[in-house]
Amino acid sequence: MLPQQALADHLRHDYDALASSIGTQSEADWERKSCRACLADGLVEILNLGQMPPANSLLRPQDLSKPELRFPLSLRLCGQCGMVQLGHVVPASLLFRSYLFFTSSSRAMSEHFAGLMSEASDRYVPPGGLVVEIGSNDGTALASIRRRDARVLGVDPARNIAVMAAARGVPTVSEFFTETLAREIARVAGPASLVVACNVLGHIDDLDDVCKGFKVLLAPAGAIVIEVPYLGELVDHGEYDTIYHEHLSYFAVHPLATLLNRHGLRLEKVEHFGVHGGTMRCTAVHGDGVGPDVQKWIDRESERGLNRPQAYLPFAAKVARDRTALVAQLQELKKQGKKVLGYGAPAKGTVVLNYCKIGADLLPAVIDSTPAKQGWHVPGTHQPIWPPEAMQRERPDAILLLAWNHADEIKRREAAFIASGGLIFTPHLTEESGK
Ligand code: DWN
Repeated sequence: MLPQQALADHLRHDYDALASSIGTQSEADWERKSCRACLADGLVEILNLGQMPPANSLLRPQDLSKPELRFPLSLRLCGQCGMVQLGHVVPASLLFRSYLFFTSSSRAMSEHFAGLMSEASDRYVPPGGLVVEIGSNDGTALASIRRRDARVLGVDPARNIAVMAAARGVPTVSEFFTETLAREIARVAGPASLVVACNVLGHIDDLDDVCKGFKVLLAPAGAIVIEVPYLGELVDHGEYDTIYHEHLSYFAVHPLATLLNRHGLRLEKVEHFGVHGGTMRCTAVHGDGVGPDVQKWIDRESERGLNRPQAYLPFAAKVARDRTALVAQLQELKKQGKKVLGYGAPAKGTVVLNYCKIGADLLPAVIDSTPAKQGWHVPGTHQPIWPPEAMQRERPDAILLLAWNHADEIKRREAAFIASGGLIFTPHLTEESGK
């Protein structure tokens, strides 16, 4: 496996150059006023997390004294189709050209995506068929397709990670997926029997261009499998830390169906999975409308009123309660003389620490198993990121589980810490909203 750190360092200079040019722009330059799914105007703000640094723009020690980019983090609702989305668009080239999230960093997620690929390729990919994954990252999911009679192609703009995918034998185009690229893939490699897009559709500003790409790339009897976090659970569990600039859209079923139908794609099936705080796996095919089971999701969303601002008032209130409770918890532990470390340096962690203004006085460092993140610092609050071995050196009394969606895997890894009486808590401390 190629050394993650060296490649990320090498490409960092592009980030700095881009950041200095973007830094001269104003908030008005980044604001989007029309809905990404139905194009209607009149988005309404339902939560404001303030000025936030890009969640994965980790800092090297030499960057700590430099000014940092921050962008408005305003969550808005389309009253027309119910799509929840960010009000401001940070340039994708700043966020995704050099990337520090690796699918392989989680065994559980690697297994989750292997299951998706196995089931979907058996169902939709004939001998010699082509599987294209959008946002293929380090090739973990595509590499799990063991069939020798299926062709695979990854598409991912992160040059530092695309090199790793190629090194493990997954051919990868290091570009953003667009209609133009889709036409080129179809011309050169033929139509795709299966197109997979996991945790990527929400990252894309021009959803019309991507859906046009799906339409021209997909074989007549093929399928598109899209996985995205489910808005209903983000709201139910107050998962405000999954809101950051990489995630432009927060999908419910109805707005996704609206978008797909506008491009001649039928939303045939929706399945729920518990990963990443609650995820929906959507299967689309050429056609129109939605499958019968999908309509039940839409009816439930309509009963909840997810397309009305008042449905988000309990969510916003829980977010404020969680912030107050988390800071109080950390202050109490400090008063008791307890040592607390963060665990995981996920994008979510950047949001929690910056929104709650948790500095090194309350949380001196965070632990993360990703080699490319170790030695770097959390954006905005600057905690150093240490390898898991630091647990033995530092011997914390408690850990704040910033990567709470990996709790099982992390608790297994840190069984000795738990057995010795170590405390584990998450940023979401207050009761479930609306229950
Ligand atoms: O949508 C996205 C999701 C799917 O992944 C991307 N925009 C970015 C990324 O979000 P994230 O950074 O919040 O993802 P994770 O998977 O929650 O990040 C977990 C972090 O925790 C990683 O940096 C790895 C680390 N980790 C660890 O230190 N020990 C993870 C496990 C399982 C562990 O045992």
